Amino acid sequence: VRATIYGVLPSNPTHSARLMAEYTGIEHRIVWILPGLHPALIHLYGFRGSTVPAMKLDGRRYQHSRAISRALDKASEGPRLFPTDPARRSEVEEAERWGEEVLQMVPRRVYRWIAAHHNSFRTQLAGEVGIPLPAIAAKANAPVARVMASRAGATDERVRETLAELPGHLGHVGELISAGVIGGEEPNAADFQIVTSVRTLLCHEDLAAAIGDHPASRWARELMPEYPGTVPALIPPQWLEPLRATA
Ligand SMILES: N[C@@H](CCC(=O)N[C@@H](CS)C(=O)NCC(=O)O)C(=O)O
Repeated sequence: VRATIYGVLPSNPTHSARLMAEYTGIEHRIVWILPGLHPALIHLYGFRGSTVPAMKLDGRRYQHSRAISRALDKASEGPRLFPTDPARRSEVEEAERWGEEVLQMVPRRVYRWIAAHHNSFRTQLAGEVGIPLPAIAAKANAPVARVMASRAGATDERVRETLAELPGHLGHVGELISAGVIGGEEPNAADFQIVTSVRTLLCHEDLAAAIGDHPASRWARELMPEYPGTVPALIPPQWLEPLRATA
């Protein structure tokens, strides 16, 4: 095995790394770490930063999805993740940067708010990632969930604002598709960076109802038919109003 990817099951950029490894055909395995404890546990694998995805490839360590896309692109003997034409490449790099710096936080913030506020959802998540006695684990993990929410700035106010900004973000994804930066015959690093964020939002029952028909959502479902896990409708309905208005 050339590459080992370290990630957590609900993490959008973990799936970006996984999809890019699959697409390039680089032989790899995935080490799934317990969500919530991963900022501490990832250090045990020799990484300095506290985020996933992280990757070992040909004996070197990479942490951060944009470092991983470049390393996989260089190592690939098959499909590449960045165009060779310099002008096209800079468009893809800019779209990837936006996907990582702006869009990636949207599902993270919403998800962590739900995990911090709903014991029922923590129980479901504990079951999905294979923690024994999920109902007990969910109660015990409440403080961890609150810390994770605060690390993502997931206050009521900020989550509400983030949801209000979502139509604009989906519009930008639509523009990138229309401009041919993403959504082409051969997916690139920006496709893989962006698709997982849109796709994980569609795992939320209430968000799927509000944004499921958007061109960005249709594209995401096509490129990534499956995303592990479902999130019941737990977002306060009032917070979804801006999404319905633009649907
Ligand atoms: N934006 C970076 C970091 C990704 C990131 O923040 N990952 C989350 C999981 S989705 C994480 O590990 N967070 C740890 C924390 O909040 O301390 C990337 O694309 O690699």
